[in-house]
Amino acid sequence: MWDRSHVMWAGAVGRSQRMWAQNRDVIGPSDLCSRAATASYTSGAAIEKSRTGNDAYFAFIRLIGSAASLSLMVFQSSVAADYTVHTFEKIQLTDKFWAEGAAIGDINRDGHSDVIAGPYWYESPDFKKRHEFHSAAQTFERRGKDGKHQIIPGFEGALGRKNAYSNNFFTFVYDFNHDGWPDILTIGFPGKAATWYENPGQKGLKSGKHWKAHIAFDSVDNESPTWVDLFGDGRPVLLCMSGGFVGYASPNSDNPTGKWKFHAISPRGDYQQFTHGLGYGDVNGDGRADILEANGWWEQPAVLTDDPVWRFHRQPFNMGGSQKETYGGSQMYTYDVNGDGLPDVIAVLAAHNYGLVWYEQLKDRDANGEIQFRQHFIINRKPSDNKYGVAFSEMHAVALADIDGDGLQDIVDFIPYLIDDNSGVGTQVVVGDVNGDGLPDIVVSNKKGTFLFLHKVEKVSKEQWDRTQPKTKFTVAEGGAH
Ligand SMILES: [Ca+2]
Ligand SMILES: [Ca+2]
Ligand SMILES: [Ca+2]
Ligand SMILES: [Ca+2]
Repeated sequence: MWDRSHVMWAGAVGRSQRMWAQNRDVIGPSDLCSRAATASYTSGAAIEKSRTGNDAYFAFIRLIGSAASLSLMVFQSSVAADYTVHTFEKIQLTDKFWAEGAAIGDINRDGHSDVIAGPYWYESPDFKKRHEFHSAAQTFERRGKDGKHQIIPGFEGALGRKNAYSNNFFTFVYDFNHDGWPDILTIGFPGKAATWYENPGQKGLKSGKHWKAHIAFDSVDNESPTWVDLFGDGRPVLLCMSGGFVGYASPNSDNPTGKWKFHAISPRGDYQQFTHGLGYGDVNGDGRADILEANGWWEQPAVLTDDPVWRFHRQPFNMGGSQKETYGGSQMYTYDVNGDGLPDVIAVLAAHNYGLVWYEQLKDRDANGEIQFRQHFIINRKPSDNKYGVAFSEMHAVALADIDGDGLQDIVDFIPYLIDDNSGVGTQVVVGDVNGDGLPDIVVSNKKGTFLFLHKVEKVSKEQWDRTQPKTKFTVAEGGAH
């Protein structure tokens, strides 16, 4: 894997303030996600916008040591006299809506990474051949141009009149039964089950039969659950919320097809299926990963026997203010953004609003010995809040990866690079080397289909590089405008 020195984020841009006013009128704190998204997509105007691609950008932000460059579709880095241009070749694997997330893994073990989204895995290296590993029976009806009804495969998304949700919000690859063949974990709509599909191995893959499904866990709450090696012991767990608790579900290695056990790390709280904001990272630098949520962080204790409650440290990683605005964002991370040796926190303030921020961990603790943070905006509400004139909303998926492999430098500027303006993301952005050239590629799946972005690097002349130099559009005070 790469150093995690870049934040990838995604969201909607170009949606009118009027639409937002409508959304905000109907949303309530307990069902923010479903209502907000429904409201924003049931308008003809919103659909039209999504068709023209104006509301489905995704991009990444580069952390760098000196002023660099911004351009559309490409980014550049300059090290001494070496001018390099990075681009992403967009490969649309399908225009049908099957899933809000995708994954990378070598399903047939031929040495080439394949892409998995919804009920299909797409075979590397050309991804033209796709294999259905569980039922792809879902369809919706629409009226064609000739007025006749048409049956369209998949869930109703960009090809339909209204946007629905899929039943597959996240996908992860892992060999759950330890037979050497990578299996596929899918997480459904928030609050629904996590299911893993057993890779049938060489013969079974040839047969084309559906894979055996194992329900791992019945109720995965929170909108950014993740499959992660939380304890650094090579035995990943599903970080999520469930039944009103923050915690994780772990497979039983002696009985891999059995149900997973949920380990609560919090007391029962106001956590439910649509709770936003979840992540992990070692906040206090004791070598143990802590759990991040919208209202603070949970400190992992030294001993986990009998599932103790982890110590909670209150810290609003959210917009603050009214009840409507405290609901949190999407994936959350720790990373030493400013290179001072203290882990900082990167988060989206509100998944259906604005604000990509980093929280600088301060050297001085407060009177109670608690870690203190200072909030810095990377991207805020208005284009003028960012010196490159970029504003995003709906950052419902954020990933952290070293895209250009330069490692992190010790002082930070944030440069947004647009990867694509007509694909967007769902709830998961996945970075990994799909074609084995050492460069991190990107996969996403959403209402517009499933997309692979193959990363290319080209050496260019200084003149070529200069042509796409960034235009600084605004002067922004430290910390960004509010
Ligand atoms: Ca393969
Ligand atoms: Ca397996
Ligand atoms: Ca820790
Ligand atoms: Ca730091």
